[in-house]
Amino acid sequence: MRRKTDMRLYLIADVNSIGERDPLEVIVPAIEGGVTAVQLRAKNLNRSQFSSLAARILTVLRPKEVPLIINDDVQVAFEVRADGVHVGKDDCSSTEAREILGPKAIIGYSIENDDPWKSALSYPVDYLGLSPTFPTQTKSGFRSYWGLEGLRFVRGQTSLPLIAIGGISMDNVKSTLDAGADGVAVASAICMAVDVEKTTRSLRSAIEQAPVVRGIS
Ligand code: TZP
Ligand code: MG
Repeated sequence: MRRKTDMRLYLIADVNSIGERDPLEVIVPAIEGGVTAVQLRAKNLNRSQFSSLAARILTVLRPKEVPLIINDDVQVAFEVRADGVHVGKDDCSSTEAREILGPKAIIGYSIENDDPWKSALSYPVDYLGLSPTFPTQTKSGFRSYWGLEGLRFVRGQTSLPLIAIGGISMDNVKSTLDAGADGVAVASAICMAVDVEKTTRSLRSAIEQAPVVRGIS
């Protein structure tokens, strides 16, 4: 059994949002500031570029014991021995991801509120992402968002850890946790911050003040 994984402040290291900077220029200060898990999202890299970048990031995350989750591509996760994969409706199924990565891998699945999502409550996953929780510029194609009401509703349907994804900032992190999220996944607020460490530290301190501390066990 994997030990409890802290997913309270989950950085989505989105290569497009990071822009010209080397992703490690964001990831390193974000770890210093207190992110508890990192997802690598690289929509425009080919598989070999994606794997090389993931392997380089792992050299920084391993000594800090911060898990690396690969977005979309289970083969990359397998190749670099990442801690897990995050998939959605257009990616390989969570069942296949589990078969490939094994029982100890962290597998996350995004549920969208304009799609049928209830079957996902019984997928072999470690957490569900509420996608998007709030309006976001980072990922397009959504017709609606969950909002706090939607989050409260899903909270009442499952004991799986719920991670709020999309539009998370200092303005809503506390209310999001109060509404029942176990963690927040943050892309632009950290990846585009001028002072990454300071921004991350502020988010972490808001999270520390939230009453409930849950994790993936
Ligand atoms: N999945 C749902 S919303 C989103 C992803 C990857 C983007 C989140 O980015 P941001 O910048 O934190 O809104
Ligand atoms: Mg995906």
